Parts: sequence; structure tokens; C-alpha cells
Amino acid sequence: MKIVDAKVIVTSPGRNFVTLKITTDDGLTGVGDATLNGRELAVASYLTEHVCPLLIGRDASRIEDTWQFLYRGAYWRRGPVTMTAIAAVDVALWDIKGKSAGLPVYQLLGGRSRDRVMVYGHAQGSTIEETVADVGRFLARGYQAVRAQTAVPGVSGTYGISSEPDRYEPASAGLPEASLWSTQSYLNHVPDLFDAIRDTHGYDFQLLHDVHHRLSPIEAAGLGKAIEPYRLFCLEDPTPAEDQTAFRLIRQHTTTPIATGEVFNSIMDCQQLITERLIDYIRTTVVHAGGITHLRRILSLAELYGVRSGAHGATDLSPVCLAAAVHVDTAIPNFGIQEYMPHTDATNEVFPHGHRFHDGYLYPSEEPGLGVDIDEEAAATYPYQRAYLPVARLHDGSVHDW
Ligand code: CS2
Ligand code: MG
Repeated sequence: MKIVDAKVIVTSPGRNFVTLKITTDDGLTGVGDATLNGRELAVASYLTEHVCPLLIGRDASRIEDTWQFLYRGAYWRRGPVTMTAIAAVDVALWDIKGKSAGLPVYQLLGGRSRDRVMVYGHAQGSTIEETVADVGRFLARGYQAVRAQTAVPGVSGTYGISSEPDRYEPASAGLPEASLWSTQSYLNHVPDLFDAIRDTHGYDFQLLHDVHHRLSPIEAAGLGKAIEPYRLFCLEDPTPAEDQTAFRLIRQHTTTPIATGEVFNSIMDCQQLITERLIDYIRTTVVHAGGITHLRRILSLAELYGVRSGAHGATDLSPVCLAAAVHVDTAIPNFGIQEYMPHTDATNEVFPHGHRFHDGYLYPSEEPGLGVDIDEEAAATYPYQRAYLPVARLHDGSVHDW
């Protein structure tokens, strides 16, 4: 089963997606998500110029060897661009292996550890009252877990708040938008949100919140401590994630569970966080952490230390990534939760898929392989549009952390 073609497809059905499609000499195809939000063409070019030529003629069944070849065989290791490209190859090969075996990918990973995958939805609002009402909408639809974000007074364009229900678009076309950030306003405001949510909706569901890496370790420790009574499922990305020792300080002060890692691309980025038990949920994903092959290694290490998965699943992770994520979530023993922001109709048209959402849970496709494809004709009708995530600045004009 030799690889005869590897092509990169860039499409923008409302937002940019990069997809790798691999074809074998016996006519099987596999797809892998290669989308790196705001840096899409860097991965497309890494694949086209440097990786695809290496794939032609290789045995498509040698997934592990191909991973080792692309990672260890290259002098320059790690980094989001490289690891996203390797992930795309890896996931496409798992798709092909599933198709050649006639099995859905979760069966290749050991079969079901669970019947369904718990997800969290995104409640949001421009005021606390609006967000509380939005949480109610999610609960009424059967969600077991809801992430709640609210606009911070005096912080124009708070990230993650949009007028669209159920989702927000993380990037916008053109050059990066400037958004304002005030840690003081945020810390003064956000505990009132959890208080109002628990007061209105009680404690019989999982509540989550994302800080988007905006706090210092001691600020995060204080927030975690202050919101302990509201019993969050997890507080996500309290500090810039690459500073692993910062989490020691947070841990010393609070029992609020901590999730981080959506920006990580290697097991080296989270080795200390896991082995020192500094976090509770690891948010690494198939697309940004080296594919199914590498993500499984991270999750196996995490299992040993009682850390569970909590995979990133915003709309910039394509339905190809989500399909792969649901297979992994279904198979691993240490699943925690899966983020789920539904894609737009245009995106779903470009990526027909068999995974399904129902009553707060995702179910994997039962088709051989990943159970997702790319409709190349539809994809061609949505040309790439340069887009960026916003950049946060403080009141004095200086750039702040993401
Ligand atoms: C967020 C995302 O979903 C999340 O948890 O942090 O909006 C994230 O900022 C984007 O996916 C980045 O591309
Ligand atoms: Mg996040």
C-alpha cells in the first residue's frame, strides 16, 4: 500500500482550514487536519515544500515509522508548524488504515472505553444576566457541561463573546484586531458570574471557564481560591501555558481543578505539568500535538498521573480534527471532557462527516476510517482569506499575554 499522492487543500468556508489528503496505489484516501489558526499558509507550505515529497512511495501502513521519520529524522523538532504538519500526515494514515481494515479508527485504538463522549458547550453574554440565561439554554438542550464567558465591563471586545449563539469565531479577516484587557476589571467581575450561575441553575452540571492565559501565577492562584465555592469542573489556561513551573504556585493555593495545553505541540511541553500533577486536564489536540500517534503518548503519560483529557475543540479545529478527536475520546481510559463548538453549515458542507452530536454527547462515526471527508469541489468555492486572532493591549497601550 504505497502513497502515490499527497495534496494540501486550503479552503475558507467562513474561516480558513488546511487539509492534507493522501492517496494510495490501491485507491484509498485519507484526510488530516493541518489548520493552525492565523498561520495557515505556513503549515500548507511546510507540507507542500518539505513533507509531501517525502511521502510519495512510502508504505502507508507504517504509521509509527512515518511519524518517527518526520519527527526524529528532521533536525528541527517540535513547534506548532512542524507538529501540525506531522499531525496531518499521521491522521490521514490512521484514516487509511481504518479504511483498509474496514474498521472505525476507535476500534484500531483498542475499541470503546465509553458509549458516548461528554462535551461542553459555550455559553456567553455581554452581561452576567445574559450569560446566566445562555447557560440555561444549553442545559435545556441536554448539555451536561457548559463553559461560561461574559464581557468584562470596560474591556471592549472581550475575547470569546459574540452575538452568534453557540459559537464565536476566534479569528477575523484582515490584520489583527486590537482588544483591550484589564486584569483588575476581570478579577473584580468574574466571580460574580459563577455566583449568579450557581444561584440560578444549581450545582447539578459541570461548569467551566477559560482565562485565555491572561493572569500571573499569583493572580490565578487568588482567582482559583476565590471561586472554590462554585466547584468548577476546571479553570482553563489561567497563565501563559509554556511556563510550567508557574502551575506549582497555583497548585499551592487552590483546589480549583486546572486545565491547560491547547497551545502545546509536544509531550515535552507538558511533561512536568503531568508528572508533578500540577494540572487535572490536558487540552492537547490531535491537530496541534503531532496527530493520534503523539497525542496517545501524552495521554498515556497523563493516565499514569491521574490527569484526564480535555481536548480543545474550537471552530478553528476542522471537522477532520473533531472526527479524530471523538475516536480518541471514545477509546482512551482517561477521558475527561471534549470541547465542542459546532461548525457552520458551510464548513459542514465542505467536510461531510459521520460523527454526531446528541443531547450533550458526541458519538463517533461507525464508517471505516475517521468517517470524514473533504468535498473538494465545495472547498474550491471558498478561497483563502488572511485572518488573525486579536492582540490584547492594556490601558497603557502595552501588549498583554494571550
Ligand atoms: C479557546 C479558543 O476554545 C478555546 O478554549 O481558547 O478560542 C482558542 O483561543 C482558539 O481556538 C485559538 O485558535
Ligand atoms: Mg481555551
